[in-house]
Amino acid sequence: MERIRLTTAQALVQFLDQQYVDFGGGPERFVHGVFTVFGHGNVLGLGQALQEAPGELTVYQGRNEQGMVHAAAAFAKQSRRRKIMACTASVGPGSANMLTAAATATANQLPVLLLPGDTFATRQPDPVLQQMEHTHNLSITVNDAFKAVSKYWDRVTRPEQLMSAMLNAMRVLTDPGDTGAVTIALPQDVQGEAWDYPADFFRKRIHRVIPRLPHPQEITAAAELITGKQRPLLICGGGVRYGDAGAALRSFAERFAIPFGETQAGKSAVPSSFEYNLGGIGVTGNGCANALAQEADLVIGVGTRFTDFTTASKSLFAHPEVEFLTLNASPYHAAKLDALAVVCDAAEGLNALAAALEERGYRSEYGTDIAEAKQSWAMERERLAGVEYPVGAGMKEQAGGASEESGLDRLAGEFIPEVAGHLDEKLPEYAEVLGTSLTQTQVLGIINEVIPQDAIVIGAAGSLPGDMQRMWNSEVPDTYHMEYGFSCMGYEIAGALGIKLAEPEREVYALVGDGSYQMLHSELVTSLQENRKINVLLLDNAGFGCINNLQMEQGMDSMGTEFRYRGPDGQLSGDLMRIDYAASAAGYGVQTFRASTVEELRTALAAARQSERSTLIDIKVLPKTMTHGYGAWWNVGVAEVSGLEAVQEAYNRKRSGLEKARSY
Ligand SMILES: Cc1ncc(C[n+]2csc(CCOP(=O)(O)OP(=O)(O)O)c2C)c(N)n1
Ligand SMILES: [Mg+2]
Repeated sequence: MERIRLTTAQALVQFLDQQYVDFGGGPERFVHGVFTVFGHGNVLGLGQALQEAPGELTVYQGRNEQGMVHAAAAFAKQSRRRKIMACTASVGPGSANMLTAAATATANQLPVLLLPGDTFATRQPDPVLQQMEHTHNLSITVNDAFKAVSKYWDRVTRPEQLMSAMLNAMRVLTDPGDTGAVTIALPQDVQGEAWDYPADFFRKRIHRVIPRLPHPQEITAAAELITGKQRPLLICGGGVRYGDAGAALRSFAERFAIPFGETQAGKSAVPSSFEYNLGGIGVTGNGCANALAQEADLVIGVGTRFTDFTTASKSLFAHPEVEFLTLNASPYHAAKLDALAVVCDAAEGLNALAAALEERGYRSEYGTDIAEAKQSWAMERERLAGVEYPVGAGMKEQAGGASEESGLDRLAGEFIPEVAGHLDEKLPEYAEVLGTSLTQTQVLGIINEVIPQDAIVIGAAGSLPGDMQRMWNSEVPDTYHMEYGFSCMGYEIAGALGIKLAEPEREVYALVGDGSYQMLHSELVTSLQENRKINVLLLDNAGFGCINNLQMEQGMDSMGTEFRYRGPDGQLSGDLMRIDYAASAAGYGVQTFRASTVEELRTALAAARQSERSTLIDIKVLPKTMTHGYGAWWNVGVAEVSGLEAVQEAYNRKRSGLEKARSY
């Protein structure tokens, strides 16, 4: 047998360069590049291998290991998990920096290959720089922390272990039912050690991803269950998009007159305007999907994990006789809510079920309810997009006069009734310091109207995902990219880069809060370096807005969630901080704009589109002008005892919420 003498790292690079996947349309290259932040733990091993013989792998320079892994995860998500990137980090802090993004990828079931450097397998120089010493167990390193956030974890302590490690890595990375972050820890000495690898290990390998077919018995049982129901409701989860099942869902809904709600991962599988698409469902869902969810006698989850946001902490599906049916490639997710489970790919399952229902001549009994619910939501969305700060004189004057106060009152009432009182006091101050008259819902309405329909929007954390799941209308498939499995602040901008690498021809817009921008935006520099234009739409409301809402809705006062200077009372209660985000990005070379009026926003959006390089629009928005809940409860950890009456009341609301929710 032919053998090739290579270092472990060289063998790894050669192997990655030969991996292909076939999802039914012929072989396609699987690993497209390697994101790197080099340090002593990887530059002389994996770095050397990538320099000498990278094959067709592009080497990218990340700025922050978390950011680069987010970019890799977003690349995979936008590629519907058919293309991946690898990420290599140095030992110790470089590796540890990948943990948050590894968890994000795994929670969202997105394949990324992580290659953290590790301490010496020989232990000769121990403790090496950045080594953590566990006195009770010298085999534990920082990289063991990845076990908790990976779908597959391995450490290659001898060159020949690479082969079984990588074959297993590929098994998991290409598994539609159980993929996520795969971590292969590489001790820095082993990366450079040579071995005679069998040539066969480096042959072109095509991983055939065969659609998982439902069993006929499952389909019969599912069809019988549906036949007995009048008001079934579908849920379109991420599995519909990953499984390319948008068309199958659409025709299924149409044939049997069954509407569907969208999860964050499922949105944009089917156009928002489709007559059976109710839009976002759950805690961040809209009034239409949530209203029909209350009355559904059967919930059919297609490719959904049924998170607490989708089920409203298991309270949303309130029909006394509601039952659950699931179509999911993962037996684990299919079994949720004690459902009748059909373990299959979404398209295969829907098509088989359609044939069985056709035979039974099934049709739902919604009548005109679907169209009416959709219409009433369309009106509410229009109202939200039209809410304006009370116009009149200059902002200072607005804050003073009695007539303006009633205007503010009304504005507060348009959004979150629970916090209207607080808003009354604070809105004039915010309007003045931020110098803006824009509301968040108004801004979203304009962005949705103005940017190209085939542009991709990305979000992850803060109040924007909720507003977008409710308000965003997407007509072109796969234009809505939301990371809501982990809702990880910092994913947005890094992820936008990953999307742009996956789809260079389309405009990409990262919708990001000021808090999330501050947390992590360094891959913006990588977008300039790679000449991959991304657009950052930064909505600055001077705080962790959604968390401020949460604490105030649950009886607390504002604390630690607004961006205020420390005040004379020793608390974070001083003046609001005004931050010039446009100036921060301009320093990198990003083309920047500022918007605090409708006209400025429209002008900036038009100019950003024309720009050749990455852009950022610093949009000042009034806090609390986001959407609120539409009939969906969320179980949060409220204090059981407190001296504050408002907290006691919140706790009592939680108790009564729990009484109406399913226990499992
Ligand atoms: C990495 C990370 N840390 C903390 C949180 C908890 N968290 C969720 S939203 C949020 C505030 C987000 O603020 P901002 O980005 O300004 O959005 P806004 O709610 O103001 O729209 C925080 C701290 C999180 N989701 N991710
Ligand atoms: Mg904010």
